[in-house]
Amino acid sequence: MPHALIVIDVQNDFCPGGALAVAGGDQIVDGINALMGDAGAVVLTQDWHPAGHSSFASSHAGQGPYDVVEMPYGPQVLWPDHCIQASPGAQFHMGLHRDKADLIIRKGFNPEIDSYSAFFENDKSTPTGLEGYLRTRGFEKLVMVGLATDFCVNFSAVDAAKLGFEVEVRTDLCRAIDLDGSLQAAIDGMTAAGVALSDA
Ligand code: VGL
Ligand code: ZN
Repeated sequence: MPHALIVIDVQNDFCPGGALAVAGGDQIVDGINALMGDAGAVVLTQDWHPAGHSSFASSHAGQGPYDVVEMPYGPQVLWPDHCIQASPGAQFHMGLHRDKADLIIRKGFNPEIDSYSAFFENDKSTPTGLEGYLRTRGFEKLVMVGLATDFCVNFSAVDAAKLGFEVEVRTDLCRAIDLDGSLQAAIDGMTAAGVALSDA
């Protein structure tokens, strides 16, 4: 059985010029496109927040971007407003071959809960449905790429490994936000969860 390629959040707001730009976020697009032909399925994830989402610093009086607040489900980093539903920033990078996608899965649409992972919202219990899709199509191995290494790729890869998928993250086709050591913590966490990290 071939693997499924999971492309995390390659959207304008995470690329240079975007609201939550990740350095070099646009440099991975061609390499990701080149992997699509070898995959048994291509899944794109799309961060998709309603205006006023609870993960936005602008929704919390007295807080700024990158502050951390306590939510009912645990600590949450506050972000600049980004990936607002149907806005240009929420669209995929123009160069990404979105026509090759079997499935586009949107996440972060619940106003009260953020969703870094492609599998579960940040409460760690509300499923997105992606597990069922992949299992019913028979996939056991996943290759993950995209943005950002230390947030949505990290949470998606660790959840997938916990669910029992064999997971490889192509770190050369990811880029990180890297807040206060979050990249190293993500690498350590993914490794501990049994995720294979490779850079080619
Ligand atoms: C992401 C922060 C907020 C990501 C999404 O795609 O890594 N990071 N929303
Ligand atoms: Zn987001």
